[in-house]
Amino acid sequence: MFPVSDIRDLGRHEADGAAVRGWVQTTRVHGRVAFVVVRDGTGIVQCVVVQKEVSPDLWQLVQELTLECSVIVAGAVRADARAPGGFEMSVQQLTLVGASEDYPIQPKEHGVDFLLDHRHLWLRSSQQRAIMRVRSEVEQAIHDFFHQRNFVRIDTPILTGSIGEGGAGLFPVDYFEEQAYLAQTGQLYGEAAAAAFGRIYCFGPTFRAEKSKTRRHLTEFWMVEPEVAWNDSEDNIRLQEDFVSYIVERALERCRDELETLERDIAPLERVKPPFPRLDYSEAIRILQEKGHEIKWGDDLGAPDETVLAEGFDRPVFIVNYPKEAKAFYMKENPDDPRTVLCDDLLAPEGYGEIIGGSQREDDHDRLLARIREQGLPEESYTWYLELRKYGTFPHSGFGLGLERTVAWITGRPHIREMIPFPRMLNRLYP
Ligand code: NSS
Repeated sequence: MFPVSDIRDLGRHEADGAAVRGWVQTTRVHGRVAFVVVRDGTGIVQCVVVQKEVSPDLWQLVQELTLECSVIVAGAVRADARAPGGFEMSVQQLTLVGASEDYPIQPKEHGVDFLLDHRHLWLRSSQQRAIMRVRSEVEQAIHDFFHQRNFVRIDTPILTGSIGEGGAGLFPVDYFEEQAYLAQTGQLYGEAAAAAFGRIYCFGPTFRAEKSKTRRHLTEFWMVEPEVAWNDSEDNIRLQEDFVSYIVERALERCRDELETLERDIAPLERVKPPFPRLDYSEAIRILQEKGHEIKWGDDLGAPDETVLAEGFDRPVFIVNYPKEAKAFYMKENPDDPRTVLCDDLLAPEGYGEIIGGSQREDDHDRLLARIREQGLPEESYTWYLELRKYGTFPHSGFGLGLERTVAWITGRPHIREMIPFPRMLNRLYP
């Protein structure tokens, strides 16, 4: 019996041999020798079958192996720098566990709709695996960053009664006799928890009924949202710089192979260090108008505007203090210019656009109530949120970073639909 090993750990089994369990990636038969490359998620190994060293049944079985069938292969192991994966196995035993006839994804170009329809299989391909590993590392980096800084992780509800970001883009859900919505954000609950713990973050799926098809919008995406008591807008911006720099550094440190598989030029990522430049919203509008964009003071920035603004910088750039009417009801008025709010959007370089939205929160009860009314939001559902301003109100700030947009930027891929294992978009609910 050979000991079972992850492919990654085959180096420990050069003396005793090993069994690996995985999926067949390629097979080549050269006369009396066959080469089978097996993948198990931890690595790949080239398995060599020599006809005269195995039984006729086993040799026959090798001829029948097809793309993505699952197998258990066992034999002697030796390091071989020329072999894909760095190891070669001399096969002595082979079991076909699951056949794979007419695997839909072949080593050729497929259209993206075809690939998305087969997402359950597409995930096995090398580039998609590299992306998911970067995503996983970024998620871990997010937890580590906040854990190191003594934040408490708070899990906020997905079924909510109070609208988080405004009326547009809501997914309504029948909740017995009441109207519920899928959460657009965990922020409002995070604010409540900040009064209990000082520093908190939530990290989970959020939902927006985005009816447009763009490369930057999903209907279900993951967002990490820290909320910090006593932080003003300045502190909030500094936290964002540190946070984004930490995540990028971690990806560079621990995902070299993946970024290489994705052919990501890492030089621009290596420049991501605090401080990041800042542009006042009004200044941004002036720049855009000079460049001939049809935009006026008061408008929100569109994707092409963001791309142009970010072009002038070699690292992420903050746009700060947007007009009130372009932003959510909970943002605090800017005392220096009451037409604007104390907020920031962080734009990633290289055309990736907004990855963070953050702000200082309105902590005055009456002003907050006025904003809720102005925006025509259902006042009754914010009773609890307003109470946070009645019982020990406190200055506080926070932000939300979109995971998929961040991973798209780090991996250098154009579309965020590849950044989540099973994307949800307009017209896509399967697989
Ligand atoms: O709407 S945001 O700008 N801000 C919030 O939701 C606040 N409640 C966050 C906070 O202060 N706690 O969204 C934040 C980020 C945004 O910058 C994007 O990176 C991402 O969430 N985002 C999205 N990613 C993918 N698809 C869609 N539809 C999407 N919408 C926002």
